[in-house]
Amino acid sequence: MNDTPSFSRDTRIFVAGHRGMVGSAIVRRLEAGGYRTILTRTHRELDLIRQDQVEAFFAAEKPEAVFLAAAKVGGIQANNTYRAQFIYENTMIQSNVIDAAWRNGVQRLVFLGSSCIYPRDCPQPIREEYLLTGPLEQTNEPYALAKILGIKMCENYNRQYGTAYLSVMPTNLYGPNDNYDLATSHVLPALIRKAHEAKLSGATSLEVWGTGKPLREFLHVDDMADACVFLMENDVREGLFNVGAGTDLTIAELARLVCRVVGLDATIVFDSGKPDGTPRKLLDVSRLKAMGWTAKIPLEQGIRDVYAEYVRCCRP
Ligand code: GFB
Repeated sequence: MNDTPSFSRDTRIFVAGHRGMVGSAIVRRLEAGGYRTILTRTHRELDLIRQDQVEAFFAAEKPEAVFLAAAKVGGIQANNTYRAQFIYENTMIQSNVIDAAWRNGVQRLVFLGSSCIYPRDCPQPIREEYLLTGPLEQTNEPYALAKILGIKMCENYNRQYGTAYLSVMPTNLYGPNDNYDLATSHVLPALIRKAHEAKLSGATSLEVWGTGKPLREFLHVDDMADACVFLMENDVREGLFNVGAGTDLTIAELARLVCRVVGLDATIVFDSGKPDGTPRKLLDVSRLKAMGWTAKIPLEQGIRDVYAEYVRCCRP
């Protein structure tokens, strides 16, 4: 491998998963930063689960840097329902891309993981070194195991082949291009949709899954994309980096915040038949902070922006 991986405005950059919430944010951030060659492929054009297609793409296009944001993602119910698909599809996507990147001389790669990789009951806030120190949360264990494999692949390709592949672990993300399907989405888009529909229908209650007691941290996806590019621009060659806002709130507090933003006056009704999942997963972001990066978009403002976009382009 070249000794000094470069990342400049002329680097040929492949963003895997460019239509997803994270991938599209990374493309926006790269375009805003003047990066001139951003390679993308739709799922129809390139099935990342098929190793032969991935190898053919890398051999033909020769990217020099990769943001691996393609994944099968979803909220607690999706993770707990499609367990086999979450472990298989994520394992295949990331293994194919990381291996083909190395085989084709890709210098730099950023692998997107998730905060659910950490033990269910580890000390809070969660530090990167807590990885693999305890049992995982059952509702998303398949997804978490796949993501842990991706982290370890980057680490061991770096050790054996001299690549410069690093992993970023985002907290719960929200933002443009989020998934609003109530069965498979994460909590924030689900509450935005449910509150909006309750407001339109004149409903006087809002259903919230679980007890409302779990705590979650939320980061706007534009901050996430900025952190990914920040690490590449600062020539960070390896390692695991938590990316978060540094504060969390209970699901009940989030529901009240969403009602305030949407303008819904309703009673919150908790469905304790639905799982709470991990009690808390606040990330310790001091490693990235020490390098000079912090999140910029406050949660309430971020939700207001996302709700405005939701009403403008997704719903009446
Ligand atoms: O965002 P969420 O689906 O995923 O759920 P996780 C967060 C919390 O919100 C859980 C509650 O306690 C849910 O029970 N919640 C309340 C709801 N109402 C709703 C609702 O209408 N929809 C949803 N979805 N949740 C995910 C992992 O865990 O975190 C993924 O499963 C990924 O793999 C992601 O790691 C970042 O935060 O519990």
